[in-house]
Amino acid sequence: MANTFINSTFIQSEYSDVANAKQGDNIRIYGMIQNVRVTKWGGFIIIRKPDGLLQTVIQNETSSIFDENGEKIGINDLSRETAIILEGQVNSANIKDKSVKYNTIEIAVTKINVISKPSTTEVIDVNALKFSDDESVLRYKFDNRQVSLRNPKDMAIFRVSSTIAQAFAEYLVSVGFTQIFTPKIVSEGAEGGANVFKMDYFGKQVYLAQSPQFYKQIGVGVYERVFEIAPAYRAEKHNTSRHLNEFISLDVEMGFIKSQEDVMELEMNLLRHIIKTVREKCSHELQLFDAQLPCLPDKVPAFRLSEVHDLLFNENLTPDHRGEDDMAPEEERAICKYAKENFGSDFVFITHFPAEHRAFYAMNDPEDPTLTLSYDLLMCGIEITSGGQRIHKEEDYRKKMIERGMNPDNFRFYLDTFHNGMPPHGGFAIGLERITSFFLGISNVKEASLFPRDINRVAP
Ligand code: AMO
Repeated sequence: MANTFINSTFIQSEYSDVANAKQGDNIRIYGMIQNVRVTKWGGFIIIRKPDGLLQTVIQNETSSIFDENGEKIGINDLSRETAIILEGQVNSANIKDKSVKYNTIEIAVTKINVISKPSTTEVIDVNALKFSDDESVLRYKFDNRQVSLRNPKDMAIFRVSSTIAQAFAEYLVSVGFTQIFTPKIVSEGAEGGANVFKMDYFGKQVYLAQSPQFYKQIGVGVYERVFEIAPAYRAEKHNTSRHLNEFISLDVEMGFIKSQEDVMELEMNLLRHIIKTVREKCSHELQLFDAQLPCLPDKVPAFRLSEVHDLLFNENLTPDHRGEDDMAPEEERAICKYAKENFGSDFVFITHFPAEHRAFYAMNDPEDPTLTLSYDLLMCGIEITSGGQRIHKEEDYRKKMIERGMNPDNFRFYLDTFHNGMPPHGGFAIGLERITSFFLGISNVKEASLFPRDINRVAP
């Protein structure tokens, strides 16, 4: 007969927390071997734990090692990527190797039991993987992503993105937001443009969601303040260092705003909390990348798009882009440099983009309806956020859709939301891979995607 109740003591008694280990403690550790270094008297075994690497020391005379069958073996018989249980005593240490997280302790091993070995003796040496923009280096890493993620720097990247996502949720929940989960198979793209993936859905054409835009606005009608952390899909045909075909979008939408500045203010407070949390929780990860977190002063500069074109041209910082309906990449870099030099800010807002260049849901500026109450937030020369105030009246949506040649009937459920009443509202979305890579000074956003999707890659 099957067991009636589960019988696990793993979490309660077997999982020992290295983070709380003190000198002199006897400790038992489960972990994978990251590296083995053999010496005359024994050697060092580096263990991979959830939060980083730990050094352990083998003394041939006092440490016993047993294989899966309980046979005694030597340190020479241990290889990388072997799962072990290790027992020993915590000693103080001063470890110089930056990749080792626990640099003030090491474990003097009394016993190791091998639990499971890899099926090859030639496992990929993840410790040797380089960080480089070189295409062939990236290809090798991404082709072997399932294993290359075990590299200490790659592990660090995703601890940082996890911390960013947690801090994002934590802050928003603390100010009354509800987390929602919205569909990614949708009947219409929310952002317009051609970069939408089509797919067959039982004979009907549907799309992968470019963003949760419609659904987060619907969420405002229900909960007033909502957020989502979820994948978004863009059929970007170009292979650049800042675009992915699937990225994680940190989305926010809030009701009862008075202007888009309320949304911008919320985003600044949110980013302050995120930066503070990453500084507190990820010092090891930041050190591994020699990374400096961005400066976010109390007052972040904000320029209208037309002002930026004028300013950069008049100051001789870029060629003439006046009259253009978006920022040129060289302008994005130049205005960020200008904001840093003049306002001590690594962030800069650009507002009032022309209506015809923004998604249809952006509210037009009542003072100049050719412009929208929408913004981009730039950091380190690249956009990390778009946001703004949205239209909240059904008739304004219908008018704008018809002007743009869109068929309102295709957006019935969305329009029905406004038909049934909505408060003034606005929101924004931050690309998780972009913000993570900027925090760590990584130049290719794909490195901050666990399993990147680009025009050439859908596996692993
Ligand atoms: P937008 O299209 O500007 O706005 O996207 C918001 C943010 O998502 C990130 N991002 C990307 N990251 C990697 N690869 C891509 N292909 C990619 N595309 C976008 C960027 C960008 O700033 N609905 C609006 C947001 C809103 O107004 O609330 C939207 O999706 O960091």
